[in-house]
Amino acid sequence: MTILHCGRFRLDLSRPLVMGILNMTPDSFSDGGRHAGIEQALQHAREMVAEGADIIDIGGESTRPNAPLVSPEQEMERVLPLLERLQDLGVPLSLDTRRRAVMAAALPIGVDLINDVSALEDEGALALLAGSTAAICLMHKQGNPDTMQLRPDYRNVVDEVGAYLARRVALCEEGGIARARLLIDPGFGFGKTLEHNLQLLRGLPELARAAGGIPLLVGLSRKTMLGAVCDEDVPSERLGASVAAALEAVRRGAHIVRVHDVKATRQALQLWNAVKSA
Ligand code: HH2
Repeated sequence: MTILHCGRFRLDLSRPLVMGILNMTPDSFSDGGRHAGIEQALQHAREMVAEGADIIDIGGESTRPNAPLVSPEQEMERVLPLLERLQDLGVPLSLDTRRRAVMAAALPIGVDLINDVSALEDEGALALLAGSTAAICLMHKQGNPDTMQLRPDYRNVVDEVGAYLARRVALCEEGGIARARLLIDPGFGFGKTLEHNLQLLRGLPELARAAGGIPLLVGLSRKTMLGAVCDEDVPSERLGASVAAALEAVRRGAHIVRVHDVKATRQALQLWNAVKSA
């Protein structure tokens, strides 16, 4: 049985978990602006928990390709008041940030998981997290959001992403962060072409082996790659592909799926689980 040590919580990863996305950004690619007001955000968080979200992931910076830069102060203004108000939500609170300063301000309020698309590359982030009990999701990306989709380039994307994540895991362990607190994520759409993304999805089992069996989190929900496969420009119209992608990821070993559509994903995973244990 794999147990994730996640701040105030211990998460049993023997069944796949759903992480619901709560964006506090006016410009996120799929639902930007919809939950920007704090009252709407609180309501949306509670709705997602009622629909079966096991974790809520709060983000104050959009990392979609070409997203404008947000200052750490702006990011804090967006996420800290929400974190304070969500302390009694009953499920782990994840913070989607790549900045040490934002992590440092949020940890004392109460964050159970740091979801970092930069895999703790910001200076001092690793040492800061070593002194906390939060779980950490280490994600791979090639380049930075403003330029990452210009010319993604790999010799073998599965090998390279696996090697990078294995290095980040080793650095975390050397820095005093226990394996039981770590998750890895290939970072779908972060400096990857459609072909790279599809190869990574197919190669998830290999990736998990390369990173020493650290549990996998994946984020495919509503992403551009799904739009490309289905010829659908509107992100919120990609529900079918998003659910199928989550299921495909779980079938290939993902432990946690990061999604916008909690209820539909939960239902698909419940069915998968029922068939598996029949
Ligand atoms: N994707 C986005 C943001 N954070 N975190 C992890 N661990 N994995 C992902 O694939 C991932 C992530 C996408 O960025 P954003 O533009 O913020 O859109 P949204 O939050 O609506 O998915």
